[in-house]
Amino acid sequence: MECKSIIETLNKINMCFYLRGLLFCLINLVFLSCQSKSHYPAVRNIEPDREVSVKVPAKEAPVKIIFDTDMHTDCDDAGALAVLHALADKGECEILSIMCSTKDPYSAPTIDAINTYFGRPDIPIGIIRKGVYRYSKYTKVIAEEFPNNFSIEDATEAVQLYRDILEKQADSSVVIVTAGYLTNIMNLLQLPSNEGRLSGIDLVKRKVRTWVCMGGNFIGSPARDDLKLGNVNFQFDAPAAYFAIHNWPGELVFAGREVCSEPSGLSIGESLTQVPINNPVRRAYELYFGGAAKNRHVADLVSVLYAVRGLRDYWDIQTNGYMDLRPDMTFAWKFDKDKSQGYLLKKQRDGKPNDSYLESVLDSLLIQSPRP
Ligand SMILES: [Ca+2]
Repeated sequence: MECKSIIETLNKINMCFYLRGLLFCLINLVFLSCQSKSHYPAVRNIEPDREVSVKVPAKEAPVKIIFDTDMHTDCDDAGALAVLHALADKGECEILSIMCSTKDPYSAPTIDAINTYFGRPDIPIGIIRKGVYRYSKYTKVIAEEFPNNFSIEDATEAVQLYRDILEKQADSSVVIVTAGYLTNIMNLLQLPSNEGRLSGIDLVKRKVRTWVCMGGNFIGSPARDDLKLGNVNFQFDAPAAYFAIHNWPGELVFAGREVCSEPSGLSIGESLTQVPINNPVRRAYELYFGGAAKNRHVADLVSVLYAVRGLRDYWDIQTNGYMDLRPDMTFAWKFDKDKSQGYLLKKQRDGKPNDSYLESVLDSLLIQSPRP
C-alpha cells in the first residue's frame, strides 16, 4: 500500500511538472507573437530578469534602415551617418538606402563620401530637385575633397528610390528614420499607384515597420509645443510635415528636441579629434565649428540609435496618444490608446537622467573605425 501511494504521489508530481512546462511554453509563444507585431512596445516591456528566461534567437537579424537626412546645415547628420555605419559594421543594421531632403547639390555627394570612407560606396542615394535649400558650412568641401563618385545629374529622385527599395523588402521589415525635412515622406505618401505598382501609402502600410522622426518639443503633460524652442525639421517645409504626420498609416516614434537636441544637454563630437584626418565626418565637424571638432547636440545620432537598437536601457517612451499638429507647426499631444504614435523620454538612472551614459554609447559609435 505504501509503495502504491508513493508511486501515485510521484505521478502527481510528474503531472504537475508537465503542466508547468506546458504553461511556460504557452506564455513564451504568446510573448513572442506579441513581440513580432510592433517595434517599440516589445522592447519597452522586456525586464532584465525576463530576458534570461525567454528563449529569443541568439542573434537578431539586422534592422533594415532607410536614413532620410538634410545633410547640409548641421553636422549632426554626418555624425548620425557615422553611427549608422558603426552599427552596420557590428551587424545590427543594414543600410538599404539614404535619402536626401535638401536641394543642396553637395549634400548627396557628401553622403556618398561618408559611405565610401566606411566601405559602402554602393549604397543608393535618393535626391530631391524641388525642396528646401540652405547654406552649408561643410558639404561643398567634403564633396570636392573626399573620394566619391556621385553624379547629381544621373541621380534618382528620393520618392522613386523609396518605391524601388521598399517593393523589394519583406513585409513590415523596414525602419525609416528621418533626421531632416519631411518632403520625401510627403512625396512618398502622395505617390499614386500605377501599372500594378502599389501606391506610396499602401507600400508603407505593407513594408514599413516604424518611422522614427527627429522633431518636436514634448514639453509638459500632456506635451505641447509652442515653438519657442524652434523646430527646423518641421518649419522649413511645414506643408510636408503637416501632410506626412497626419497621413502616416503606421507606427511613428518621435525623438523630440528635449531628449537629444537643445535643450537636452547632450552633446558629443570633440572625440572626433582622435580619428584619422581622412575621416570626412571629422572634417564636417571641423568645418562646422571653423576649427577643431567640438561637441554638438546629438539629435540625429539619437534618432538612428533608437531606430536600430530600440529602447534598451537608453530611453523610456510615451505611447499613449498622438501628435495633433497644426498648420503653423505648433502641436498638442492628445492622449488616445488606439493610436500608434509615441515619443522618447529620458530614462532615469540613480534618480538622474542617464545623459552621460547615452553620450558614452554614442561616442564610441561615432569614432568607431571602419571595418577592415
Ligand atoms: Ca538633420
